[in-house]
Amino acid sequence: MVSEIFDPEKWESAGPDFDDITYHRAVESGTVRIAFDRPEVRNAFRPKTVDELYDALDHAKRQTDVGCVLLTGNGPSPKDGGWAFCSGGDQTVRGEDGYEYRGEDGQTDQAAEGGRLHILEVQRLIRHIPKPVLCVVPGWAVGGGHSLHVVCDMTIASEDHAVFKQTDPDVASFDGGFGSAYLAKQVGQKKAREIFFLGKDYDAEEAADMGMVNEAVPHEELEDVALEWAEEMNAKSPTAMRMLKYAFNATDDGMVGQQVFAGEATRLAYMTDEAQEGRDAFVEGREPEFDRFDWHY
Ligand code: S0N
Repeated sequence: MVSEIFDPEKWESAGPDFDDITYHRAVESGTVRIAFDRPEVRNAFRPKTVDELYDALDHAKRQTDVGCVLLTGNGPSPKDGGWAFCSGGDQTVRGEDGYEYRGEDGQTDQAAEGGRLHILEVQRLIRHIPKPVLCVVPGWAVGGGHSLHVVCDMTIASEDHAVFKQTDPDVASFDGGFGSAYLAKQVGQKKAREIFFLGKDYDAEEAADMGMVNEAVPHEELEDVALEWAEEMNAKSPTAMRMLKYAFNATDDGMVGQQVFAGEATRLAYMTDEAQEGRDAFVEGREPEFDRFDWHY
């Protein structure tokens, strides 16, 4: 079973097989669903999980017929029936050497060697993937899992089981990037500090009221609503959607935001006759005839 609220008739394998996540594509649709699949530990991520998540997102990015990406967590836990999107970094494999993670046998996990906080690479990929990423929260979104929801373009959450909570200061592993600073842009400085400094639980309605969740949805309808929203977005202009995503990101992403947005502008400009004249002139060894083109106003 993938998840109790997952309808297998609506989905097929999206390609690569993974151990710690599942990766599906909606039948005859451009929507993909990437899900944490460690429900027995509230979908905590270990280095292998992070690598798989990155690979699945990168695969989705490269599929030109894929639009919206759903990021969610499978469940419930076979142990106690608890639901989770993600409870952050797996604390049982966190090594003694700071950011180095060790596997159950005590050996350094190859995937995390060098002390990389590679969940941050996943955050950046979510941020820069030229498609909307909708976070679908069926239960706990905690620690690094909370940060992942923050960085997604939109979030919908189970009104019955979703709980948002920041425990980073409890386990001395803190997200000083998007997870905190971007959260403050969403909910305001005072509320963001409350979330981190007090570590309170917030349900989906409260999270929606404070602006970090788009909609609280009945649990049984969560996956259907996610798919509906995804299909809605897939029907839009792909170019408009990616330009809008990068425009929304730009002011908060500084020079990188400008670079990403500008890269798209250059890509669009390459498609004009004007850009092709520049290329042709160079290839043909002549001066470009840009006087053929208007200075638009
Ligand atoms: C999620 C919580 C609140 C759920 O409580 P609940 O429902 O009472 O369930 P439990 O009985 O506590 O849990 C069920 C089983 O799941 C295991 N488990 C839960 N979470 C984790 C986890 N994160 N790691 C390992 N195991 C986990 C429980 O142990 C239990 O197992 P059994 O059944 O065997 O007893 C509650 O579980 C909770 O508070 N969990 C811990 C949440 C937490 O502190 N997460 C880490 C927070 N920090 C980060 O995520 C790091 C941030 C990050 O990723 C990052 C960001 C920027 C830069 C670097 C990093 C980085 O990678 O470090």
